[in-house]
Amino acid sequence: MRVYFATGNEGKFREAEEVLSRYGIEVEMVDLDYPEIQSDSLEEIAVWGVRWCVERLMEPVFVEDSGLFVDALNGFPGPYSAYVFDTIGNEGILKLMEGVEDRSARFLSVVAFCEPGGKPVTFTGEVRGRIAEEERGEEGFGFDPIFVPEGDRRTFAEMGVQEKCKISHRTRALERFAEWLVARRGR
Ligand code: ITT
Repeated sequence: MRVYFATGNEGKFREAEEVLSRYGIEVEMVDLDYPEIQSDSLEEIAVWGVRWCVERLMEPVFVEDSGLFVDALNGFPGPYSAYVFDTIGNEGILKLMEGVEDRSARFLSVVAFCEPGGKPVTFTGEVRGRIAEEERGEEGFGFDPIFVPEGDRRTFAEMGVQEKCKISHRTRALERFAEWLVARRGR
């Protein structure tokens, strides 16, 4: 079974390959540079994006939209994570968190899949954790150097992709997606 993953982020793609290969699903990266609407809902952004992609590609395709939600910042940057990362980056988030005691945060991931002529279906995943006091680690991408998942002391960037993929928000969403695909194939 083969599906396309529309993304411009190679880090995301590596993680998707890692998870989906366990289910015998082959994934191909396609960088369609699809437009991302502004919305408070990751799900709405992903559904809109996958509709745009499937119309152009005419193949089964999924997109994944994710965000970092910091409790003390009332969920910021959330759906605006990509923009915030590109503008103020990890340093900017650490600055906003200076002197803040409650460092709890979570990553959310929404996978939206669609086939030509079909309706989009979505799958979500979450991982809770905290914002580190400083950037640590070289692996991964994005906010990985400042995010410490629950039950660990290391940031995601201090783990390899395989270890991150045991617990990440993206893995959880992708596993639900893969289980759905596999069950459907069996019917
Ligand atoms: P797409 O082409 O797939 O849209 P993107 O990097 O723009 O790739 P998003 O729109 O989903 O991804 O933006 C999410 C932002 O949050 C982006 O800056 C990512 O670097 C960051 N992010 C998402 N998942 C992450 C993870 O697992 N670890 C660290 N940062 C993450």
